[in-house]
Amino acid sequence: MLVDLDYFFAQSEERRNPSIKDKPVVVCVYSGRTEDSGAVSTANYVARKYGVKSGIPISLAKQKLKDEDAVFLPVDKKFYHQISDNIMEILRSHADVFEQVGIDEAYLDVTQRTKSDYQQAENLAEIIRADVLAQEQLTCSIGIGPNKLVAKIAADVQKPDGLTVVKPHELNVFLSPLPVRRLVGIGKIIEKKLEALGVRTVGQLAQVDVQLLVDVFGRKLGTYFHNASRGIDDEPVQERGEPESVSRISTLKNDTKELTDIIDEAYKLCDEVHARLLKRELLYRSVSIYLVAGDLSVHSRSKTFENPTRNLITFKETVKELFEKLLNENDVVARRVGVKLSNLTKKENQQKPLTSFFGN
Ligand code: TTP
Ligand code: MG
Repeated sequence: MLVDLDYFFAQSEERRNPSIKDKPVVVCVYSGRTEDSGAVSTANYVARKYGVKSGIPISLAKQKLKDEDAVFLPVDKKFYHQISDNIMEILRSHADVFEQVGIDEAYLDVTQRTKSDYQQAENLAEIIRADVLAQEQLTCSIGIGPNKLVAKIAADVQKPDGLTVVKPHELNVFLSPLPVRRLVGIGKIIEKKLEALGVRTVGQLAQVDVQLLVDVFGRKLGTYFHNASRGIDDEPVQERGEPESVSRISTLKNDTKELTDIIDEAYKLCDEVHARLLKRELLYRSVSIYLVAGDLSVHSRSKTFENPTRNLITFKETVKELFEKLLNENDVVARRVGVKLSNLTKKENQQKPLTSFFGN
């Protein structure tokens, strides 16, 4: 099954302050440039009725809701992470194998504990929903299917607070009428290309000759579309290992060429990234910096050390050194800056790199 929390950031805000529940609630990432610049992170379903959704400019959301008593709030990631961590522990306790895929989403392989019985899986899903609601006061949507692909689509079709079960013999009836957009990996561009081939629904996609799909989209995507349209997927649910890197990037209040301004902001990011490193009991070997310039060109520099460390001073000194180098070599105005730690290893097991990805 796939469990996805409903309008997660906005619902978390409603939990904190139930008096806003019936109003449009819009959670925003303010860039800090002007009062309303930035983008909508997510919105509750009241706000969605007015066309407010993830990714649109805050100013546009305000316009859409100008006649409503709407609530606009800044993202509070720390708060959402706490709730997410608690809920993920609940979900994990109900799974044979558990795979968290985002802050508000996880796959649960429940094949063993339900003995492959869909009725038992449905009962379990109801228990999970009740558990999450009782312990964390949040609703979620759950999709159950023979594989990850189908479970994910099923979770999406009856949001919010939905439970959708798709048994193997129902695959065809369930998938055929859906727009191709429902398949993971099909965005606007591919949707357009498929439309040009006369394909709008998953059922129509299933009718297209696989060779044609391969010719148009390449072998990997073409075969994926061919299989996905038939509900075929054999990706296992897999516990995720440690992250390959921890990073943070942020937009500066004002574009600047000044090293001191850039470093001030970068050091704040270093503190946050370093706190996450410690929390996960990791060591790093590589430090990277990013700079997005006023013309949106992206610049980066990295340094890799011989031995793993978790030293914050070393991290900051390296960040400073790399920014100095970058600014010396490029005449750029910084708009966004970021820092990253990679080549991570677990503290107690320093020999084992978590990634075979070197030199970055
Ligand atoms: P989603 O699960 O995609 O969205 P959602 O939980 O808000 O709504 P739904 O009921 O449809 O599941 O994303 C989870 C959180 O991730 C969301 O609450 C906010 C954040 N997010 C962004 O910050 N930007 C984005 O563009 C998206 C899609 C999500
Ligand atoms: Mg969600």
